[in-house]
Amino acid sequence: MKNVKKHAQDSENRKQQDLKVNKSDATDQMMTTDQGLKINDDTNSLKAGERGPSLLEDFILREKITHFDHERIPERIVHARGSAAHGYFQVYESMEKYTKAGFLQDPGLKTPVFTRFSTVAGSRGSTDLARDIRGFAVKFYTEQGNYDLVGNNVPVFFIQDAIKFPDLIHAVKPEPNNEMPQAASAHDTFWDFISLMPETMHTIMWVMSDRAIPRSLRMMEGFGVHTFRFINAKNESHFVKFHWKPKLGTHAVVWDEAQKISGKNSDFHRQDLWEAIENGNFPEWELGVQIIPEADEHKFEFDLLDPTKIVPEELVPVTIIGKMVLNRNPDNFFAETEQVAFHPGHIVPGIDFTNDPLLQGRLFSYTDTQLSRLGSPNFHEIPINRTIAPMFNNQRDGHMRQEINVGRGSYHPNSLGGGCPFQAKIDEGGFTSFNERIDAHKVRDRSESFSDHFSQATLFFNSQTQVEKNHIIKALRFELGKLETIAIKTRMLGLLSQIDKTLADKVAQGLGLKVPSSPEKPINHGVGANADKQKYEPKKVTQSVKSSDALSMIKNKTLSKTIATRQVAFLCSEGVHQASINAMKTALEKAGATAKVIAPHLGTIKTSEGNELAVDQSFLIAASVLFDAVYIPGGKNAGFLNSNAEAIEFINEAYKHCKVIGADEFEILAKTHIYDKEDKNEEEGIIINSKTNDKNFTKEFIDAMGNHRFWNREAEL
Ligand code: HDD
Repeated sequence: MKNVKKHAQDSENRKQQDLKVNKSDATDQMMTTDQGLKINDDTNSLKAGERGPSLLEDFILREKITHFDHERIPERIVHARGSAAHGYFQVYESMEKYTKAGFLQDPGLKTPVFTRFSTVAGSRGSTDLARDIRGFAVKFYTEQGNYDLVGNNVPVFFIQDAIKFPDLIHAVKPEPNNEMPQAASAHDTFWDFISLMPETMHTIMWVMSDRAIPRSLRMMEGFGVHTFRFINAKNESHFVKFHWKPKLGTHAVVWDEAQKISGKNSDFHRQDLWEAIENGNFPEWELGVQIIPEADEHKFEFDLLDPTKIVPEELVPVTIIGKMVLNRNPDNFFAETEQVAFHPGHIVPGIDFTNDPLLQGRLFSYTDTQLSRLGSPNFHEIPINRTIAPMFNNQRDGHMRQEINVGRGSYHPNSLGGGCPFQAKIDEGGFTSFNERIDAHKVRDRSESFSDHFSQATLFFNSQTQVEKNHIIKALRFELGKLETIAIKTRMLGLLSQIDKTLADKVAQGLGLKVPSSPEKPINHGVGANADKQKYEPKKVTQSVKSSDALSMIKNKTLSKTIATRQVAFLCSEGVHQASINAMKTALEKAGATAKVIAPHLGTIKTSEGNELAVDQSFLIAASVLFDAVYIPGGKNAGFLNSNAEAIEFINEAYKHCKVIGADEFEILAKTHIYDKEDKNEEEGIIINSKTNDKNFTKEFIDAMGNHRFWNREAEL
């Protein structure tokens, strides 16, 4: 056991050392040029006389400006905006029965990871809260080589074949004539494409749900999306679907909040992840797998190779096999988060691909994109991309080669180098592909088993609570409502009516349109030799699972009641009652939440007890959308808060977004919507101290926070 621990520690240390090469935070170093020449003056360029022109001879100036001119590299074509963290992965029990993957054998082994979260469509400088899928990419630095699980926070994808990926991305990116809109799908080209591609319908349901506007990167699920294979030492294969389940539960904001957060703090998610790790609140996910025996490949009413389908948890439960903890922020955004290169083709012995045509296309795309993004086939030598496994091969040279290969041999077989590097036998860890039998005609075609585009979209919609259904309807009203082309809206209504009639009717109502009585037939995209077969006409296959709680964020069993790391705004002004603040703050901190004092100005304010209270944020900076709950302590500040438009807006907005509001006295809320309501005093999620007995107040407030939102405040659609 001692050895196992040492081994785990070694592998973590090795990666840390690797990444610390050239750390530039030294405190005792002199400034030099890139050639190591000590610089005497970095403030004035070399000139002919004090007021004279700068001289071309000034190599210090030229080197500095030339380097600056080349600081930017092309941003990722998709997933450009991201943030990442270091951590480790640990398996709970050996998975030897299913896979020989080294990092899944030994519960004592901590495998270092680097995990990058991203939005898909927006540019590097766009906002975190766009309605979008989130990338969830994990690089495991295993002893057998790097393994990348490059997934998303949604378990399905828009398209079935990678050949349509450039079209999908062209459609969703800002329109080419005017570069608008940024980081948004609510525009004509996106919905034009979607409305002509019925296979996108299942993913569209997820993207229109609140999953596409997470509360935090720490509070979203992750999925490998494709079906992969586990291969054990006996070379037996099982199909596998990967799931990441967040320890804090899966939570979202509402769309109105998301849009406002984008203005108030476009780095909301990045900052939240960064601060959580800095404060020692290390985010944690459990890795779950759905394992399907090879023999069951054809037993489902959908095709396991189709990336627009899930395997309902009711059919194959998710087994939790390990955990990932993110415990260290990057030292340098560019060197690590920007230069990290993920690739679904980075696998290790024990894991293999299936013939999912989307996955197959990805296997080519990722190396290719790194070549143009990072500029060299040597991108694997960048510290964040280096493997901790020993690496030898005959690849040589190229732009920015770091390694100085010694010796004459750079070919295999050789005798001059003693035959080194040697090929590894399988029992020495040599990789071999799963020996799948393939006997087929060469065709440009798609299996008929891929032609059901609606039934799992219906399953998703049916699995939601009424509140979640309403949010999907409102999201579609918003997105389609922004389109200029009526024909696209109508085509979309036709598709929605094949998912659920009420859904289509409700969206149509918001758009002021009618659902077409017979939906437009999709263009036959599968042209060529099969055009005459009309194979692509979508059909709906009855699903054995009618509703799945795992698909609803509200019903989901992983929805956690914890309020750990949640942020509570304390609205205060001169004369606020300090004892109330102290009591609530202590109770919240005990539950792991954070209290922030918001007041008319920064610095300090005087409490009713005569003390100085430190202010965290002024009303100018803070906003309800940046917090999970609001508390208004009593004292002499009621008068001020009742006459301050910003404080009133703060409370009204918290109410509108169904958040918990606590106040020492009901009168403090006199100028808010809450006070005007007929059933005042009785509303859920409005906790008034004077009505509870003193002891229960903080407990009731914290219990209410555990419910997160009080959806009954939302109007019926
Ligand atoms: Fe992709 C990046 C996830 C389909 C081509 N993809 C990228 C990232 C994630 C995903 C998380 C960001 C990695 C990072 O943080 O650096 N992509 C997916 C998932 C897909 C998917 C879950 C479907 C199941 N992707 C997909 C297809 C193609 C690509 C079908 C092309 C055929 N993806 C890319 C890319 C990117 C990328 C262009 C851009 C930057 C990069 O690779 O490194 O190659």
